[in-house]
Amino acid sequence: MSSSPVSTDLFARAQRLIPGGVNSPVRAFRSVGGAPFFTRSARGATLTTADGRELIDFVCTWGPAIHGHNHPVIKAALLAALEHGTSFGTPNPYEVEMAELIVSFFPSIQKVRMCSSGTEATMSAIRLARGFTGRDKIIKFAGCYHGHSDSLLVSAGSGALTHGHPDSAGVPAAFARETVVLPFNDPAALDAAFAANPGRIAAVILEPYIGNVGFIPAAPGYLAHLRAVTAREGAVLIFDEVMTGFRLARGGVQELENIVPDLTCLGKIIGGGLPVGAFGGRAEIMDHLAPLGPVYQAGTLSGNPLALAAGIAQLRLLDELRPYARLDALGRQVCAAATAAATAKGIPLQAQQRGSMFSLFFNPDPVVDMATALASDAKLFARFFRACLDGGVYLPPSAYEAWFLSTAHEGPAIERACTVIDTAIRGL
Ligand code: KE4
Repeated sequence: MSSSPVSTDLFARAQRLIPGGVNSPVRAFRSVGGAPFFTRSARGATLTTADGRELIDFVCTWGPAIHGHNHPVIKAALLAALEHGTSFGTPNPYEVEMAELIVSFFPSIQKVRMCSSGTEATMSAIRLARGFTGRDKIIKFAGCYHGHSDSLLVSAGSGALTHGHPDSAGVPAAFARETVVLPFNDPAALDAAFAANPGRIAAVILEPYIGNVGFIPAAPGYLAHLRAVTAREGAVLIFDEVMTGFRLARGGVQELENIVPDLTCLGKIIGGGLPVGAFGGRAEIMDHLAPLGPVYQAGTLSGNPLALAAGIAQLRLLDELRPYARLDALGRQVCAAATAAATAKGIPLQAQQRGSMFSLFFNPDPVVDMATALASDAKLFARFFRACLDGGVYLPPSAYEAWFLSTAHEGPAIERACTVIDTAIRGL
């Protein structure tokens, strides 16, 4: 008898009606084995499964839950907004407050447009950069995942990489040809790409610290080089901070590295757990968007009052708590525990961490790009994942994802998790 009969039954029913039984591929546990559990509820650092098991969560719904799940302040804001309805299809006051908050967190953003997902944000930013420059080609980096729009599902990370399809079927070759893919952290490759495409590169888009091939920070000086080259070549520099925004610092990686991109894509945290994306940057570029300019972009639920009420509450709580040193200490604590266990066991491990984002690679060498990430032992990671899950700790179900922490992980949760991780590694 399955130890999780309710999830087992739900998954069997789901598979009959939903491709793979999931509404997003990475949830399917395909690379770590076994069947996914279903979650009934979540609070703080904990998920409660449909079978009543409590799990310490290091996925945090893939980033949004920076204050933990179901935070009372966010819940109260949502309930208050709900009193007035769910969607109006007209401008609403929350949109103005959210825009004012975003530009206060990100000085590089002079104007911002709300949408409903990170995919929409990056897809729209690419179209805007192409419309602004009149150029077609874009540069992205192997392993970066920017959502599932056609131009960006080329050598993509996250679920695409996890399931071995970094170049998705269904993307016309003509689209893929306009996307130049380079290795991350390789200035010479960037210089060569611009030399080979003079005056033809509309934009360079990247996760400034990659989360979607596992966690890989930019090498020192790399982002400054990117900024200098794109400025010189007239290409729009787009920071995809859907994961890193508000999480690694109040103003994301661009604050940590003191870089001013032309456009920034945001998501996850700004929705407080509800569907929100956003993109913004130089007014000179943003004013090319309809209804002012010729680049069309739209969305029925863009600026949705419920989603923005939750996101505003989340951002205000971030400003009140300024939890970044605490989150960094928690990330260091987990990585130190894993590293000590791996050293004792004699297993090569790279623990790569900044603040509340990190990954454990079973790899003797530092992971600096997709090629070195792929040299990690994904099978060993799968065994590690299952040992942690058996111990009551839920990791991202892929060797190619970043782990996330929240302020709710402080105290008993982090202590318990470190014990489970230590035991799991020593048992490999
Ligand atoms: P969404 O369309 O999933 O809201 O955002 C796409 C996206 C864009 N940019 C970055 C840097 C992202 O990490 C994402 C989405 N992240 C994945 C996790 N690796 C979402 C999880 C999933 O696909 O189910």
